[in-house]
Amino acid sequence: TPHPVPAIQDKETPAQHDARMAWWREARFGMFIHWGLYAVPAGEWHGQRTTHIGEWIMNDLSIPVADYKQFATNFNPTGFSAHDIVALAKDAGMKYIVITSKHHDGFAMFDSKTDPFNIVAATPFKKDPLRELAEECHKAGIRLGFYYSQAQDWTAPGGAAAVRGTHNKETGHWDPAQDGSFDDYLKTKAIPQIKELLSNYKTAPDIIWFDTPTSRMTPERAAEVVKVLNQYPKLIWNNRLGGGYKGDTETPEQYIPAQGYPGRDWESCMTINDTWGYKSFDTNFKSTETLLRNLIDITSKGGNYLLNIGPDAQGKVPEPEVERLHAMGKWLAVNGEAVYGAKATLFGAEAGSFAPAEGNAKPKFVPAWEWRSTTKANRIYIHLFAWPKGSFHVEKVPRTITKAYLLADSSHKALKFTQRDGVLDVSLPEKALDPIATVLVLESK
Ligand code: FUL
Repeated sequence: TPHPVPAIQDKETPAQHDARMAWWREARFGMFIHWGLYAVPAGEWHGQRTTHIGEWIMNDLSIPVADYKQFATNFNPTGFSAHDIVALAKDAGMKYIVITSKHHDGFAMFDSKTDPFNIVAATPFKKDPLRELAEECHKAGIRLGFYYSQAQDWTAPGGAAAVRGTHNKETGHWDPAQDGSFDDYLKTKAIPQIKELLSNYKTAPDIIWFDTPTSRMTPERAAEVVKVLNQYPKLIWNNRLGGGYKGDTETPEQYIPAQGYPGRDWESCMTINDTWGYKSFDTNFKSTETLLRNLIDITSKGGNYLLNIGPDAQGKVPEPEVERLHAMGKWLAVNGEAVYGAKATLFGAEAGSFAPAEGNAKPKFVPAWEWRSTTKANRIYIHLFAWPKGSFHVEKVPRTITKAYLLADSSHKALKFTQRDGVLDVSLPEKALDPIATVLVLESK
């Protein structure tokens, strides 16, 4: 069905589309930042701990609007440094940042003239962190995107949606202050704030990252947003606007699609522990090994990895998150060639198998973690997770290989190999050069 207002994606030629997406496809690795007022309760309110993700605390514990708004009087993140966060992203080898400008709680993390429930007007901090971030990103050559919850806003009348919990079954509301018209909310808050985000700063953001396209986001309502987006011909936006608009990117959340999305750009967004927004008691951090293998796995399927960090109420990034990002950056400094701008594996479906599922559940894909492959121009990269004894053996190599070497060996010393009928055997040194992933390069003419 044609859209009520055609989006940029409907009108551009394939070549124009490729040009608009070029930097994003090259980037492969980005930083997601969930930071907002929910960092103040940090998962806990009146002695009650949420078992859900931190940024959902207002909904999960049914916190009344007035009580939630009170958190703003204590929000003074003097430890926030846009410079340090951008330096961290850069050091980690991330090429773009997407930060929550307003999450479902309705609190704007920027200087909004539309609504006073924002970090400049309602807190002792009084500064606009997004402005500082925009400036630092610009200086550092890091692309910047704004996450914006357009279809769900728990503190604006008409904005709250019935998507979770035991609240009023029809409206999803837990406070009469949430009653109101969704159209009014869209017209007087969401759309004006999206306009602000696109025009407030020296340069427009590179990405708008929409979220939770509830059924209230009809084609006609979404079209009003699209009219605004269409004024920014370089803008990239995701598939979560609603109203049937597909946007530019698929957004698998907390998983890696086994076959990627052939023919579509996609980005797996994932947490570094078990929450997006900061929770003081969530210490279930993934290992650097898991995070790096996720990045490699995603790249081998042609996608991007948007890895989340959750700064606290002081604006500080938790130390275990900083450590892991630095470690990833160290690996990328040596092996980045096999990731940035790299394309999906030439070997077809990834190694692994579907585990039988119980009852009606979908069979779960269990990846085999021996190796993954990416490719670029005349090179095939084999990311070896488990180090083979003696030699690496692989069948159906789709190219005639002329040289094999390890990326982490700075002299690129040629390794002995044989190739017969597409079956390749490469002699390897005794030990892996990297305990997490050693990249074997297979060059062809
Ligand atoms: C979800 C949201 O509801 C979560 O809070 C988080 O922002 C995640 C990335 O998207 O749909």
